[in-house]
Formats: sequence, C-alpha cells, structure tokens
Amino acid sequence: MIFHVLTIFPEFFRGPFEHGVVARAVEAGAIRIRIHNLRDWTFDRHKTVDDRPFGGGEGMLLKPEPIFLAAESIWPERKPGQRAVLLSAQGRLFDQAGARRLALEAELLLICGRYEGVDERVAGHLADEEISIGDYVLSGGELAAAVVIDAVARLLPGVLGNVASTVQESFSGLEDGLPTLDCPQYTRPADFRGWKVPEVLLSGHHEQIRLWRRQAALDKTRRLRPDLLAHRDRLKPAPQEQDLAGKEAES
Ligand code: 4FV
Repeated sequence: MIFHVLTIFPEFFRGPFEHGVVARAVEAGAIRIRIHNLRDWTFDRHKTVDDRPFGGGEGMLLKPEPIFLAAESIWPERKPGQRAVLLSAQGRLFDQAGARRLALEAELLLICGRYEGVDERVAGHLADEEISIGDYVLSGGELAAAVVIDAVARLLPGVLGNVASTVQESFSGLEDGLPTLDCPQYTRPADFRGWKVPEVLLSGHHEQIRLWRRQAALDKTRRLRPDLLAHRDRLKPAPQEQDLAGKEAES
C-alpha cells in the first residue's frame, strides 16, 4: 500500500513514522509513505494555499486549486484501488471497520485540512470520502492522517509479526461478530501490590480462560461502551420472551 499525504506541514510527519510497527513496515517495503507539500502546487510569490470564506466568517479556508492540481499530479489518471480521503471534522467517524475497508485499497491520498477547513468542492468533486477521527476539532488534519495510516498499516500483510494479534483485539468482534472492547489482560507479577491476576488465567484451562475472557470483554464493553452493544441488545428478544423461549426449549 502507498499512503500519499497532502499537507502544508510536510515536516510534521518526521516523527510519527520513525518508530515501531509503521517504521518497520516501511523498512520492509510493505508500505510506502509519500508526503506531498501542498505549496508545491501554488504559483504565486507567497505560495498562497488559503483564502477568506465567501459569505464572511472567521478564519481562512484551504483553496481548491492547489489541492486539485496536487491530486491530479500524484494520480494523473485515476485507477481502481486509488482512494482520496479528506480528513475533516465533518467526516464519517473512523473505526476499525473503516480501517479494514481502507486496507483493501492499493493507494490512499490523505488530504489534511488546516485553518477553518477546506473549500467544499474538494469534498464534493475530488475526495472519495470524508473521514473524522473523532467529534472534536483539531488544528489540522495531519494527526488524523497519521492515525489512519497507523490503523490501516497494521492490518496489512507482512506488517504485524503475527496477524493473529489483529484477530483477537478490541473491535475485532467476538464469535458473533459483535465489536467489543478487548478483554482485560494481565502479565507478571501474578500479585502486584496485593492486586492478584484472576485465578482462571493461571489455571491453564483454555476453555475456561476463553469463556472468562469473552464474559470479561462483554462486561467491560457494557460498562465503558454500551453503544457498541446497543445493536446486539436491540436484536436480543426481551428477557420475558427469552424465558418463554427458554421454557419452550426446556419443555
Ligand atoms: C479533524 C477531525 C479535524 C477541522 C478544521 C482541521 C480540523 C481544520 N480531522 N478528524 N476531528 N480537522 O478536526 O479529522 O481544518
């Protein structure tokens, strides 16, 4: 996968990709990260990338021309598997399913907003989709682009040592595909300041461990992210009906 990033702060990306999984993926050639400076597609003395919003209002917006020219220079003619993503606070909320979907592409162009935002014609006529990493306002799309690159890269073949670890993790879904938080995890010492690791995890009894982890994942999800379970709970027949169903089954 090739990640193209379009930004007015190319140096911003010096740090995040020089460590850990993403850095190793780049070294291994499993991914390429190409940072493009938006100002390279401006032709006035001040390399202007922004302008005032029509209709008045605070702040400045990124102009459409440099962004369109940059995209058309990076991808002279669009090919399948090339997906342009605008990172913005108005975007669809990014999640693990979104990361899995983007991981199927060959190339991503991540367009980073700055100032008050980006001329709407970018979202309307250039970007294939608009993504937000969360319901809060950032000073720029660069951090969001870095989040998307990290979340997508680690799903790609040859990036994580053992793909298995992406199978059993938060939002990877229990057997019934239900996205839950990952179960609580523990490592040595088994007794830390009197706080003991749950006995079952020391039992070596794999089936009991699997059941404990499933229940613990559900409990933690219900406590911290009931929204993730809302869908399932809506599907489940109401308790009294269940009992009924149960009774019928028993009888
Ligand atoms: C954002 C987000 C975000 C909005 C104005 C940058 C800022 C400025 N991007 N997820 N939340 N972007 O707040 O992706 O252009």
